[in-house]
Amino acid sequence: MEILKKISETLYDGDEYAMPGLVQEAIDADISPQEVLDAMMAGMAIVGEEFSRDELYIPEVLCSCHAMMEGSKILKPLLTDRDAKSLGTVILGSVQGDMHDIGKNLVGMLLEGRGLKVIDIGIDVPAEKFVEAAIANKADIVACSALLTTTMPEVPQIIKAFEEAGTRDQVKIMIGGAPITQEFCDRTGCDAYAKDAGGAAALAVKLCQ
Ligand code: B1M
Repeated sequence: MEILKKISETLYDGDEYAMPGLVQEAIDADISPQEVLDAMMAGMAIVGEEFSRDELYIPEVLCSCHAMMEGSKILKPLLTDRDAKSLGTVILGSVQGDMHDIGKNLVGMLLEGRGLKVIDIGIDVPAEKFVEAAIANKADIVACSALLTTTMPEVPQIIKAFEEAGTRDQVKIMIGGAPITQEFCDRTGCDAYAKDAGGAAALAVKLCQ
């Protein structure tokens, strides 16, 4: 569809001002919010490929991030059900050393959409802060996002911090992010792994039942 192609291209171009209008146009044309989100992600996938080949630089990548955030603002109310009763509480954050937050934010949006209360504790979150937030909010799930191979080792540190606090059995620890795999999840003693935001939401609901 022409409008979805335009959304992918505008994401790639990093035009944060054009993005909300295009997203609204797609929604008004009865295209589902998920399809619009997929089109934005397709644009971001190209950004990622060119970033890894040094064909795009950080400021250009950041423009695409801003375009993603502006588009997501239009989609958020359509992907979340404000009247839903809370199924459980989730502490969500990007692990220490990791500044990536777009995937985390999408995960948060879709978790809220499935009726979970999400407490987003941000990026670059030390292991102890996950523990403190989980205890303070009586969380059911701790959801950790890691986008870098260099920040993956933070995951076992988070498990260790919960064990040391004596609260490991009180929460389910869920992980995700581009370099994370099911094998890594099993090896590090986490409870669940999801490949994408939709999978994370479905899994979180299951974990709370
Ligand atoms: Co970064 N970066 N980055 N970056 N960046 C990657 C991740 C990289 C793959 C790019 C590349 O080289 N191809 C690469 C990592 C390589 C590796 O580790 N193997 C990389 C690098 C190297 C770096 C820097 C080191 C670059 C540098 O400075 N030299 C640096 C590190 C900064 C830091 O964190 N300390 C850096 C910086 C940045 C920017 C600041 C420029 C920017 C982030 C801005 C921001 O987030 N606000 C950025 C971006 C945008 C990217 C790419 C291009 C896009 C990431 C993204 O937002 N994707 C990325 C390349 C890529 O992924 N193709 C890249 C869209 C998003 C919706 O997808 O985050 O994967 P994603 O989330 C998905 C799933 O992974 C999953 O669901 C989401 C939606 O379906 N998911 C979960 C995520 N969290 C989950 C949690 C769950 C479950 C599922 O449960 C809890």
